[in-house]
Amino acid sequence: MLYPQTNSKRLAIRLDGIWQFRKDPSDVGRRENWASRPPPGTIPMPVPGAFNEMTADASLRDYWGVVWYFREFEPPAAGSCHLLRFGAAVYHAEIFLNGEKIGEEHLGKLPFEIDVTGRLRDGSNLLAVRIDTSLSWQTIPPGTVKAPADSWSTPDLHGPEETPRAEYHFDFLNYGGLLRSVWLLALPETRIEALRIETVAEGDKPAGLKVRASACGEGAPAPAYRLLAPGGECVASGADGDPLLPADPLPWSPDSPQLYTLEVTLGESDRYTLAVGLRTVRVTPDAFLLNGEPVYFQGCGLHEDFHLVGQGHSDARLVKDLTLLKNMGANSFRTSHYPYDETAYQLADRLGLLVIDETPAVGLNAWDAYPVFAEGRLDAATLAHHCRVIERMIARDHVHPSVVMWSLANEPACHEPAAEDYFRALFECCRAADPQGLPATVVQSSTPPGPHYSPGHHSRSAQFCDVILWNRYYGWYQDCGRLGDIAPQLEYEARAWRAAFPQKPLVLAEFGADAVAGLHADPPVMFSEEYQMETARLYCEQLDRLPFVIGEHIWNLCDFMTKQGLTRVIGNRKGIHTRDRQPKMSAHYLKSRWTAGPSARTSARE
Ligand code: GCB
Repeated sequence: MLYPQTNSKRLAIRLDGIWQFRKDPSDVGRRENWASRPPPGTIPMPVPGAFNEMTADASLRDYWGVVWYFREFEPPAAGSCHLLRFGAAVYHAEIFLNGEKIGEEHLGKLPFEIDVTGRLRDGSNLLAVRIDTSLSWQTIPPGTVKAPADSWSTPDLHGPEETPRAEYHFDFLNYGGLLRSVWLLALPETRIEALRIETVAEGDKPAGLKVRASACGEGAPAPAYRLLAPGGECVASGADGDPLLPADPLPWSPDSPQLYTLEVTLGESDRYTLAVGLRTVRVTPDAFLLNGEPVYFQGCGLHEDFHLVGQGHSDARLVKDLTLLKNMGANSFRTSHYPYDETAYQLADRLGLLVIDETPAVGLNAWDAYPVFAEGRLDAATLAHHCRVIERMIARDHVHPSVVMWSLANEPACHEPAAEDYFRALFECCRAADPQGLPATVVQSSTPPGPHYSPGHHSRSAQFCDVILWNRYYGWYQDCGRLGDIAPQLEYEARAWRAAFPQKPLVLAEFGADAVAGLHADPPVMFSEEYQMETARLYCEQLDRLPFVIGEHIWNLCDFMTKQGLTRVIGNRKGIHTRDRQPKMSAHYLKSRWTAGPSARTSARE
């Protein structure tokens, strides 16, 4: 599937704007045929955007169940084929056109298309989308509803419940709705449907690309490819699978994000262009090599999260976040904890930021309350869906030079015995799907083997990872308030990972502490800006002493919204910026560290 584009052969129309919306807690909408005529009582709802923060209704903010979106549109005269494209309908979407069901999908934060050729009326068409935001053990991410007996401290004494008590083990609000753009595409019948791009290398240096387009339509002509330099000059051309080798290839890197334009044509029928970059990736026991040069990952975990729109896409929020990263001297981020809107990768390509691209597999963990990798929970059906999600993410994102590693899950309970086969299968699926052969990982919260760790908690997925990424919160969830315990514990654990997997470099993918902006304390105490900054400093300085650690991603670039809980002060405050994107003290510290360049780290290692 391609990102929408308007050119001489294609027309991409956003159906964004203010739609009509209604909650359907009793799930009567299908029976009452809302798809043919929106029911009374709809409210305006922006698309893209999550519905949760749009009103002052607590039952809508915490909603878990069915909602409906409606809008009318008129099709354009152009194009012989028409498709509807949904950037992210979270979670399970059923699509109706003029009252008739035309498709359904449960890909959550990945796009899907529905061919509506020949089904559009001249004049006005009614598009209705029924979305179920509830999760199960077979969704990625998973979630469940708490049984009443587990939900209430006194089951007989409770008020009216407007929405079921959802249980999910991930740390962001389960935002729902049409989170990304909805498009109407007018396309030629004979057209390019997908692109598969491989890097051609000479040793560790990128030399060019090999591209294969899949096409649809009868008698589709063979695709032809041209690689255009920034000035528009053609520097290489060829047919399917031919290496496109510019005479003097300019590699893409964070310091020099050189992009070319790839132009694909199908005779006179279709044309598609895409910004591409040339880079190679290779992992050694001590380094992550980009174009043969070692990279130290410095940056943050992120969330697509902002006031009002929640996890709905906002260009303004995206530009602000990636610009903040660049200005701080960061070179990378992880798409924690789901694939982001495609514009995030396009902008990372342009600005020069490395991306660790993560699937939506977060919350595969009940923190030992019960085993999760078990029949009826995370089982063969979940695995099949997880594999499909990986394939769709890789097909979508491998074309971006910024994407350099796949993260198949965040903090799964991969110490459970049944997790081993599950993750073996996931890695096989990832490697089979990836034309770029990029390194793959699972972000660990399970431990390495070591006498200080309970044998039941040793990771069974780390063996399959190319790079060990792990999350740890010494001084926060462990040994609260004890800054002095950070360095020895971090060093011990990093060395334990290294001893168990001497061939695999390490990245600390999360560390940090909550700070409520404006709270100060000297000496530092938890939740103060000083405590957060000290935490960051102690981690970074310890990492500098561990040469096999090749990266640090602090959690998180910004504060973000979560479900309510004892440890959440209107959301998670581990942002080094507020949710408004204003810096806390630790942002200044990290900016001075990251802009100082690698010299500080190297001297600490000597
Ligand atoms: C983690 C999770 C992240 C949470 C963070 C926290 O390990 O990966 O999603 O937000 O901890 O602050 O608890």
